[in-house]
Amino acid sequence: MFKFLKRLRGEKPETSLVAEQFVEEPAPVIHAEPELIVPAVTAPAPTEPAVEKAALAQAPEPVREVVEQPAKTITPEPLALAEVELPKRSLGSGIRSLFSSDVDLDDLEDILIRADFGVEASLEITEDLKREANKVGASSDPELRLLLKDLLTKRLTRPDSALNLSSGDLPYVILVVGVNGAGKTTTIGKLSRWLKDGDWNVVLGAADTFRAAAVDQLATWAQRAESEIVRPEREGQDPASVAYQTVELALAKQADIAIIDTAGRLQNKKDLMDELGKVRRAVEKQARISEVLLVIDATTGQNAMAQAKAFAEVANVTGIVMTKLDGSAKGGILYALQQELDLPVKLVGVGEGVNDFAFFSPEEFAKGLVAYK
Ligand SMILES: Nc1nc2c(ncn2[C@@H]2O[C@H](COP(=O)(O)OP(=O)(O)OP(=O)(O)O)[C@@H](O)[C@H]2O)c(=O)[nH]1
Ligand SMILES: [Mg+2]
Repeated sequence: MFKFLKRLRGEKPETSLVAEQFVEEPAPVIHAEPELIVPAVTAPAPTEPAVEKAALAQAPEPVREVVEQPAKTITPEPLALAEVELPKRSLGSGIRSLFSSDVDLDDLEDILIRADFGVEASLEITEDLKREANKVGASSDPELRLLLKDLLTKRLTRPDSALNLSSGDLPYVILVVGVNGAGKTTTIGKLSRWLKDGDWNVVLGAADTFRAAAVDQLATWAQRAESEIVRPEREGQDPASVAYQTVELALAKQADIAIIDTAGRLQNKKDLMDELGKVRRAVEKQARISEVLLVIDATTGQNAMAQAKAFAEVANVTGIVMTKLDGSAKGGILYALQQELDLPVKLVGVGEGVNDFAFFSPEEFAKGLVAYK
């Protein structure tokens, strides 16, 4: 299970992990005559090392006796972080099996191609499976399913498939992008409820400002997730300013995470794609972006690849959310996207309900695809 770092609430910081950048520096002891003691040298804020340098530069030359009392310090409240696991979500039976009958090695390549694995990958996987089956003398249906499950798991596993919620650089900001109707708002809703269940403080930003209904939809999810939401002040407000205000509120509330919803856009509309850059820059004025999640509808088929390539290029995508795997017999597109774009799939959606999603687990996904029990 993935481990994440969030703010610690209701316990003493000594027992916690403390974010490195906020660790209080010991106050410098100034050796001087009492009247030469510099006024309270403050333990510096991490972002302002210049303050400390300036204070020390102005300090008189160290001389003579040791002062009895250490210099006074103003201790910044340390940012206490707790290492947490989040409630587990299982893919369950959300993934459609590739096979309606026994696994037949002669049909496998065609089946994989039809499931959108891509021609080259389908051939490679089939050849690998045949070789492995020969080597270990596997030929029965359960044996072949086990081998295929292991083979797919291995090919889908990568080190960066966990959401980036471990840097301790709070609030984590997640920007969610994608074409119209892909499942962005729904994914944000599911994710924020789940984070809330893990006692995370979440702020949502409705930077889809084109439609009042889009804002209302996110507001409904915010209610379910007991999370705060920043709404545009008027329809059509610059999405970048909503994004800015969202991060501002997250900082003010000491939230763990801010998730920003954006309007669906076609990847070939240059002005709309450029707008994502503006949203990014607005966020980065106050915080680092942890994730740019590209939401892709698994039922889109091969067009998903074109979408993903365009978004990855302009929006600095860090991970993929693949939705509607429940409605698709073409789960192979997930495999193809991960391989071709060299981007990790981080979350999957398997239904419209609040619980119908999971962290992407290569093994569970592979099990679903081959209907391995
Ligand atoms: N079956 C299924 N439906 C989903 C899933 N995720 C989202 N949906 C549905 O897909 C439709 C569109 O979802 P939204 O979350 O509104 O999509 P969006 O990307 O925010 O859409 P725009 O804001 O219009 O661009 C809704 O009816 C959702 O309930 C999923 O994993 N499985
Ligand atoms: Mg939406």
